[in-house]
Amino acid sequence: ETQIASLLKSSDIFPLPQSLKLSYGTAGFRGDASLLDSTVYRVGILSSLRSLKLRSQTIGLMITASHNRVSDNGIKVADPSGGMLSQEWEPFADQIANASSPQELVALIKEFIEREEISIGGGEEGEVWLGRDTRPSGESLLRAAEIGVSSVSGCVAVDKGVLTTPQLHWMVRAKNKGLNATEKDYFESLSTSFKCLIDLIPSSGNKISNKLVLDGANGVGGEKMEELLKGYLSNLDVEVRNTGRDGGVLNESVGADFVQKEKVVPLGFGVNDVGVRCASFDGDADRLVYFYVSSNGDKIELLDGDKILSLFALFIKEQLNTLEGKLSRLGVVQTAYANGASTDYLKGLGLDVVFAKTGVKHLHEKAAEFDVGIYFEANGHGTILFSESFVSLLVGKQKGMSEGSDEFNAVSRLVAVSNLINQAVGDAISGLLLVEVILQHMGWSVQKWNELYKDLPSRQVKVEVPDRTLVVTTSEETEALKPLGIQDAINGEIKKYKRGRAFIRPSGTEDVVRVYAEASTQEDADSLGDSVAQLVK
Ligand code: 16G
Ligand code: ZN
Repeated sequence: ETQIASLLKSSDIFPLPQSLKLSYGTAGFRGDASLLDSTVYRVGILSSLRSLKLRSQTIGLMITASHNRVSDNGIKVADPSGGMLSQEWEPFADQIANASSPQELVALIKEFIEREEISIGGGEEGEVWLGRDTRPSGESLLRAAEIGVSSVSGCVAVDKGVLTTPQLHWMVRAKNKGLNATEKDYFESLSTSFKCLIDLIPSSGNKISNKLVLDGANGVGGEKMEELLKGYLSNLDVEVRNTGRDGGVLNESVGADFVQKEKVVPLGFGVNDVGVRCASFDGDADRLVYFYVSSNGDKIELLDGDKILSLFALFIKEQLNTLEGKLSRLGVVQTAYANGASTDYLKGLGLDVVFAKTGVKHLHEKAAEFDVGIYFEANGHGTILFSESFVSLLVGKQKGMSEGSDEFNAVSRLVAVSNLINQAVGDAISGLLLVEVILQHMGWSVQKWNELYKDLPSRQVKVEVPDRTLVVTTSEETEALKPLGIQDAINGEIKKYKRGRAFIRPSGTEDVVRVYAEASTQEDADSLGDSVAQLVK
């Protein structure tokens, strides 16, 4: 009862703005920052309940709106594994976020606590770690989240300050595994395994230029990258631009989302960078793409998530092939957005390629079914998952191998990759380090890497519709089941083009239906995209 009274009191401070309809969606609640106080407060409560439910394990709460505009913000929850909040709790998140009065909110919480058999107030404890990106609204929203967390009795909020989204996920994962879990531990883990991989590069290989220029999207990623370079990896030659210190605006004509969608140079890059290896982070540094500026200085050659995935897959496969006997199942996970040429390439390597619905949580789940599962969205979000049993098998086997042998080195590389890559969630910083070391290992320039395969021309269109939920797709989003008959019409269009492929899906983050089209020429891809968009309208 005292618990209820305290909830009623605190929820009174954060009334729900009128006419706001919130949905947890693909990656948490997002919207105009000025409207989100009540939402983050309520998600704070949810996180405490989640911690109590999961026997006091630590939950993460990240305040960010990723690649969206600076005036937006958002909030998402990290489960104890460091992964996304269990989808089973999303409906509850939607319900409480939309509760129109403190009384309704409290009633929903009471009912949920009973259904989930969560006990409160009998000495149970809960802990929630909070992080935020560099958005100016972050600090006050974090305060609202803290109040939500601590309004559940026995629960404490720990403010971890400004972090990249993947850093917070990493820290939560480490904490619940009983490992050291500070930001310093994160930097040390990444830099130690990176150096280990560098030391394992065969000396006979081709040497490539170390130089990399990074577009930090004027967000938290550039700042953290500089910290890593300064404190831990001083001999890595990375120049960070768009750090946010030089007056640039977060995500505005900069960053991975911009570069990948618009396929043009971000602000701060141009004719002086022609041919140089460049990379872009998004606003909270969970997405990474590479590019280089082509000869006229305004166009880029983009190396997207699919190309990063291909590079990782090639390297991992090479190491696994060096081991005697087949010890593991290696698989890759893509979405319908993966360029068809990348899928052909990966299949050509003999890899098991599976498809998942858009959104990291869906890819992550499928990748976890393999001993080594690599997933990437074309937009640059992805990582590599190693099963614990496979890593212990490797470590065990290595004891019987002669030090310095090819097999020994391959095992050492795999173990180092499992420590370098953020296994909680896609991480632009750890992904960048892995790309850099693989390129050095292969002796490849960014141009050479780009030649793995040539992307098919593609086009994306978004269509505003009164109700996007009328579009229902198969689980892999490659075909539309509803509206009835639309898929036949789309197929009719696809047939007209060489290497034609197209699909439609309702966005999980915006009120639109998205169209993707691909064909052997840009003209054809554009025309296919437009005619499919007409069918949606
Ligand atoms: C979110 C997802 C991203 C996905 C995008 C699709 C996470 C962390 N982020 O940003 O993976 O590609 O939504 O947006 O899951 P859409 O549904 O509007 O096309
Ligand atoms: Zn992001």
